[in-house]
Amino acid sequence: MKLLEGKRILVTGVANRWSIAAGIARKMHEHGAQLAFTYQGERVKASVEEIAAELGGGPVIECDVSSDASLAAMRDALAAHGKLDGLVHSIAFVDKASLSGKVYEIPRDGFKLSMDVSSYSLIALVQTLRETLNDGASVLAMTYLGATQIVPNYNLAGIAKAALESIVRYLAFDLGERGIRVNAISAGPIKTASSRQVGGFSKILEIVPKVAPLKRNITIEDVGNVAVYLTSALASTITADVHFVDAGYHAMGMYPPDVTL
Ligand code: 0WD
Repeated sequence: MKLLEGKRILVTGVANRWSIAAGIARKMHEHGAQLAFTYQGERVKASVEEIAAELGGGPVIECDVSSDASLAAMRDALAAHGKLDGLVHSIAFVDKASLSGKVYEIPRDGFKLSMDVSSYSLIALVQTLRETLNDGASVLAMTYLGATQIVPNYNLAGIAKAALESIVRYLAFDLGERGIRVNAISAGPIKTASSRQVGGFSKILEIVPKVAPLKRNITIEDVGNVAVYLTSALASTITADVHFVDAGYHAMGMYPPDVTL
């Protein structure tokens, strides 16, 4: 059964085939969605174009979410392709120096940039595309446990995710009158270009399968499956939610006694 037949969805945040957004796009394509993609800059353009070609050949449009002009140009380029039933926000940036060390050492400029790209960008995208989104559309953002719990080294990324999760809830309220749903997926750790910047990330990947109830890490396809569900009519009453896709890790209050780390 295809859950997204006839739906048009804009996927942001594909950098390469290991990106979470690439896993989401692949599963959405399998479920019959027509996809459009944004990419940030020439560095990733060819790789996003290649992935888009594999997944239905939809439009690939440049968009740097920290630039209002770039957002407006993206909206104008997208206009020729019709309206949207879904929007996937899979974007974050935190300077590597703020993904280890002490939170009290984070500089003001780095803080502003991370909050702009990782958190405000969800507001910016919705603001830019609010006339392009159909009533009843779904908006999805990517978050992590470090938003609400201390995950050593996640630091500024966690602070930005806390804001992002709050933005998800307030946007859900604002857009609810149009039947537009806004949710976040809180994914377990997955090796990508972004996550590799987090201090001690390979250790995090070792710990999760020892501690999580399902005793495994998760994949971008696992996230994609849940993104399909949340974007589909099956989830038509779910909004303002943070949905964990982490093999149950978030629910553990203590490591199992037999675990050696
Ligand atoms: O363990 C993980 N990988 C997790 C990631 C666990 C839980 C959540 N997440 C989140 C990330 O915080 C992010 O919000 O998932 C989202 C996607 O991250 P990813 O797939 O792990 O990482 P990556 O493949 O690097 O994609 C993030 C992309 C950027 O990639 P690069 O590698 O080029 O920095 O965000 C995009 C960019 O494509 N991006 C921007 N897009 C538009 N404008 C901007 C920008 N200014 N900055 C970064």
